[in-house]
Amino acid sequence: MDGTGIDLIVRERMKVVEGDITRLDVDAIVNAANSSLLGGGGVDGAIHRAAGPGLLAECRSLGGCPTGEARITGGHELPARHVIHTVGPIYDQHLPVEAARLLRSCYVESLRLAEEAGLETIAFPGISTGVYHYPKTEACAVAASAAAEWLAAHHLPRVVTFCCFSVADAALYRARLGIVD
Ligand code: AR6
Repeated sequence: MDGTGIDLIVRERMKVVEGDITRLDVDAIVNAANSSLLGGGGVDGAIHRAAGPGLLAECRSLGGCPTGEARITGGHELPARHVIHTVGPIYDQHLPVEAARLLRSCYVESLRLAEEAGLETIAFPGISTGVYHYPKTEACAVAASAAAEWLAAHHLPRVVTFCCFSVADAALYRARLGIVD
């Protein structure tokens, strides 16, 4: 344990990368979707564009997903084998404590689906931190603590990657996780 409050063995199972999540060769990438699961802008749009029309067809069969829950599909034309779709809270529609509970649930439910599917590697974008306006520092703290708690108690997924879309976002995660490079 160090100043981050995260066990060192757990921290070795967490990675921070900068770039486009659709390019990652992992068992699952997580999509910051909306409750229709039928696509949208931001990372959702990028994932559907890169995965091709088969992903939308599979999503249509799921019948949507409530906020804080997650659903799993194939990766279709993506390098990732699966997509885990989760619906983050729209920050302004909740009290901060409820938004944090729902955001945490997105991470935990995604990790649970990955474990159930026997997946070893998973990558998350900053769920709710775009169009849904969750403050980035607070969202990073929720993401890091949810993942650390999960990893401390479970063997799978073996590695959790936080895929950051900007240098500033990656710096936030590295600081939170105590990663120096
Ligand atoms: N790779 C990694 N991260 C990305 C990428 C990418 N290709 N593109 C954007 N981000 P957002 P939300 C980051 O708005 O706030 C959609 O329309 C971005 O910088 O995609 O959960 C859905 O259909 C930000 O940090 O998702 C929903 O309607 C983070 O991904 C709604 O937006 C999330 O930004 C969901 O809003």
